[in-house]
Amino acid sequence: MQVVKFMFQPHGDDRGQLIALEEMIDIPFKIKRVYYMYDTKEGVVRGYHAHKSLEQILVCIHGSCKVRLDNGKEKKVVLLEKPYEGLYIANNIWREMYDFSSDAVLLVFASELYNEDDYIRDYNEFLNFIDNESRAN
Ligand code: T46
Repeated sequence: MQVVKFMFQPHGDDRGQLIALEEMIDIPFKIKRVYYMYDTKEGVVRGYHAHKSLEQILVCIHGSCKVRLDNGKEKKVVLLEKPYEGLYIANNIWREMYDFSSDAVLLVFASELYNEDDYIRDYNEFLNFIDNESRAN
């Protein structure tokens, strides 16, 4: 499984850094939703699901966290700790976010509005889903 990370261009000057993200340019889809998580308690693992069609870019704009990606065959762990780094997560990838530092702010750009029907929250259901998808293609 290939981990896709985007390095965003900081516009730095004497005052500090600024990053601007535009849809279809820096973010490879039209941004329909932005959300972020913060104040995540120690030891918490979030996620435990995949999406049928949603694509996302995760940016840990403050602090750090890890993301476990699983395509049903292979697992990869990605450390997010740079505000100029974005992790792309395609559809059909199981994700778990953990090891949040107490100051972590995880910002997410999503290609779709919130839709609970797009979630697969059961791991065996996820494996069946991707199996069926690969047979259909
Ligand atoms: C994902 C990972 C990276 C909403 O009402 N609207 C929203 O847009 C979102 C994302 C969540 N919610 C509600 C639904 C739940 O009651 O906020 C609550 C927490 O959501 P959830 O348990 O799904 O959060 P995570 O951290 O497990 O997963 C989230 C996203 O839901 C998911 O799409 O890929 O972050």
